[in-house]
Amino acid sequence: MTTNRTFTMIKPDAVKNGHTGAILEKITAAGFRIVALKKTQLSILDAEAFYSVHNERPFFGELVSFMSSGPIVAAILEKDNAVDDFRTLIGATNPADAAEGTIRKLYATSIGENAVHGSDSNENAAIEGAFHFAGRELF
Ligand code: 3AN
Repeated sequence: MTTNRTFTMIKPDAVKNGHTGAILEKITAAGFRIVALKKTQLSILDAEAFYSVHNERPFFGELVSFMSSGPIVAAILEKDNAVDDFRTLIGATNPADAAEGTIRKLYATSIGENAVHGSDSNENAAIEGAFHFAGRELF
């Protein structure tokens, strides 16, 4: 099944460093429509649940601690080919490897604190969007 939606979070590093507006501008300039948007903060339990797929990875504790350390901005985005096009827009997981002009190249500081999340599949986009938003919050 294909879908034209993806899910993103502007992570605590980028929110704290004042990049929320610039990142949202890049997202909309790239042709994504904002379906849902909120500023919120994950609890440790929320972050453990959201990233449970990574719970065997050595960086899991660090990831959960960082993602619950401050406010984030969560959004559901709509565009043709949303998942793949958004992964291209944000760039490689490690900002040192991210292409010029990508969000992570511009705003991320390290592989752990990498400014933005982008869903890696249509299935995860649906799961992650539903984790953060009720149906009545989608427009
Ligand atoms: P992506 O976010 O590009 O899909 P994943 O799914 O491999 O990357 O990793 C999920 C998140 O885990 C990353 N966004 C990053 O914040 C964190 N992460 C990945 N690899 C590392 C690492 N080696 N050290 C610390 N954090 C990492």
